[in-house]
Amino acid sequence: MPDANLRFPPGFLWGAATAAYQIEGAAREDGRTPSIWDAFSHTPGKVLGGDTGDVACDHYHRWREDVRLLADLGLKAYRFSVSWPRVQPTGRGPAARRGLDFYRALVDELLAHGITPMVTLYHWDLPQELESGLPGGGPAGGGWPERDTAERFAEYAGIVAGALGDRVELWTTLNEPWCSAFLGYGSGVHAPGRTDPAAALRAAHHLNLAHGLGARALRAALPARARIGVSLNPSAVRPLTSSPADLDARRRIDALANRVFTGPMLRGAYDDDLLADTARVTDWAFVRDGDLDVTRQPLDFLGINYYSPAVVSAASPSGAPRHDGHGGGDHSPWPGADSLVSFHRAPGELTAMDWPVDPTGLKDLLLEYTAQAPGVPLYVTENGAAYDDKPEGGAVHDPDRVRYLHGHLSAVHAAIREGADVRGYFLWSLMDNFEWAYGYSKRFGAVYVDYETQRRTPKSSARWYAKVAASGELPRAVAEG
Ligand code: IFM
Repeated sequence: MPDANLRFPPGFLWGAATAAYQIEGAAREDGRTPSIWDAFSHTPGKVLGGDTGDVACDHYHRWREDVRLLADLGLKAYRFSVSWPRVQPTGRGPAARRGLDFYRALVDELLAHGITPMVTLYHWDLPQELESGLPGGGPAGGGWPERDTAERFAEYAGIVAGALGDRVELWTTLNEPWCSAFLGYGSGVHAPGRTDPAAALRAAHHLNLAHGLGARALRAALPARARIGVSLNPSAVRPLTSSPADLDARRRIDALANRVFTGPMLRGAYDDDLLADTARVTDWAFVRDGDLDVTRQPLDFLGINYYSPAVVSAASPSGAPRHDGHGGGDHSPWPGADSLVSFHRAPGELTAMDWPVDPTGLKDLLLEYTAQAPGVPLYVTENGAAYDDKPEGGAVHDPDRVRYLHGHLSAVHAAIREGADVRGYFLWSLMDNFEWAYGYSKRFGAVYVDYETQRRTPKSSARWYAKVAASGELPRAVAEG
């Protein structure tokens, strides 16, 4: 008789994730300087409703309560990011003690509750001065399209490693560099809001370089037990049909969404088809001798962030609308492919982001990355969904999210059964927070946040997830806790 529940391997890490700009607030406290997201969100028209991260979930002041939430839910791991401008204001030079003290105290509190911290060094909040430069003849800035930013990142990585290295074992360098490069500098729907396809490709390379230099800096500063990885958001790209033209569209998007990072990071090369597809945008002369040895650092794990698959075809003559889930806008985040590829809505129910629910994409990616990076353990470093949650009588009932999580955890289990070495799962997100260009309009949390009062209320999905985490077993059928 088949087991009633799906059992996860012993030691599987059950966690939840957040990011600094999305939850911390305290934007001008204790020496923190603005990041590109402060500048962007304060620019009229860039973020829905004019929302900013100035206060967010006020986590900078409520972190003890938030750690207690994690502990009450029985979660064993917490992935958070460090705010670069909080610990190294302006992105160069000396560290800010008070910023580092905040993260030290947070980590100590997590450890005191038996919660394993996973630190992400960069979740999109580049110090603004590294983008805009210093007025009056100081360093020029230029952001990720410039090589200096990668070098500054390595310095910053060393600072954080020096402060937290004695107590944190799990580290990721970058979160979703695709978004930083292609939404930040291509479509411009993310900070810093530039719309220059060549700059987006330069940014991608310098993010790859930053990952390599940062991983080296971590390795040099951390004890041998440290585990260093990176969190990518690979696209599960599917062709609309099996026609050669649609397969070619799939190849193009796979190159721009996935291989532009996995090539340099895992294989030490940019694939020839990527270079050829983008040749009219850039000659890639910014890739210097030796860079691709730096980008390919030994990885102790790979973080996979997954939400939804993408379906592509050769561009239809009518120029089909773009359903790539990346916020529309007049500019494409796909340099060299914009006029050649159409994006279609994948089948499936939609979340509040209009992202189709399809857990098979997660299973496919976990198996694909197992094949691409043999012997490298995987973590699902983000997965979750936004729904229009509303409190009723003091409770928040979110059965859609339970179904979403159930489907995706089943997919993780299936991938493990088929040979993927998945070591843990971090639900995105612990709590509702600032969802970038959508401001506070989209709620991804397992915990509801009332932004007026900052009151936190665990949703029914949080209780459901807590039970799964406590038992290490997923019921075969969804039943809400
Ligand atoms: O909120 C984001 C997160 O910051 C990065 N990954 C995707 C999430 C949902 O859009």
